[in-house]
Amino acid sequence: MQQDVSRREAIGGIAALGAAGVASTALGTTQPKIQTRFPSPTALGYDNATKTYVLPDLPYGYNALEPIIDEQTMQIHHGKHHAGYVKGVNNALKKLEEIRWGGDASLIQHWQRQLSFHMGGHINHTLFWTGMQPESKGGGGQPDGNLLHQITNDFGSYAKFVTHFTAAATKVEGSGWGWLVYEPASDRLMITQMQNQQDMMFSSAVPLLGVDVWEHAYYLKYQNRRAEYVENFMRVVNWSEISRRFEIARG
Ligand code: MN3
Repeated sequence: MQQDVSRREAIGGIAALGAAGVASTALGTTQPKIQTRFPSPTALGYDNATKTYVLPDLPYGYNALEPIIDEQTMQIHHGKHHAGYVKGVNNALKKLEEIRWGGDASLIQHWQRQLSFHMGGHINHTLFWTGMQPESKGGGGQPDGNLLHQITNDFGSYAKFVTHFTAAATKVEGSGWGWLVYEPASDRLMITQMQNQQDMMFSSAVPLLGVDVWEHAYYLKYQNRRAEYVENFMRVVNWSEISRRFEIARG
């Protein structure tokens, strides 16, 4: 499964480069800047022909993150919860299209809320799965290079970042996420608490690393011990992927 996803990502990357090349020629500019969007349309399972999303495969098996995250939790979380958000996105988009073609405009707010919630869920989970890596494949440890430098600059040290990030995630009120985000306007990293799939985030924030603290993400194994789950989550962070996102985000 991992190979298949990598191959599809690679194809998406080539297509993106091709598009960038054409644009730069038309504008008469020099060497195009190489960028890969994240999550890419391919990673999100976006089909431009039907303008709908399909649930992307995980980049590893359901049991790959054991013992940090158990197989049953992964199965339900990906196969039921994430699948539900994908379905919700497609449904909201369909309803909004129907409204544009003469449907009941008084339902706009309802379906925009649904779109916000489900699209948030879809993007968050896509970033979540790919932001983790089994310990045996290099998950955990610490970031290095530019990302470590920026973390040290913005939070004081990597240890201080971990303290802040894990506390923020653990103390999310109700269901939500802890995020490390890049804020481009002031060129710095920040930590946010997201409620549900979208609330308490701010417009310019580029999500880099997120931990899902909805009970469905940990309750089977950790019950009410959210802090222990978040602490263990740090052992499967895919720092090379988070660094890649950081480099793309800051351009
Ligand atoms: Mn979830």
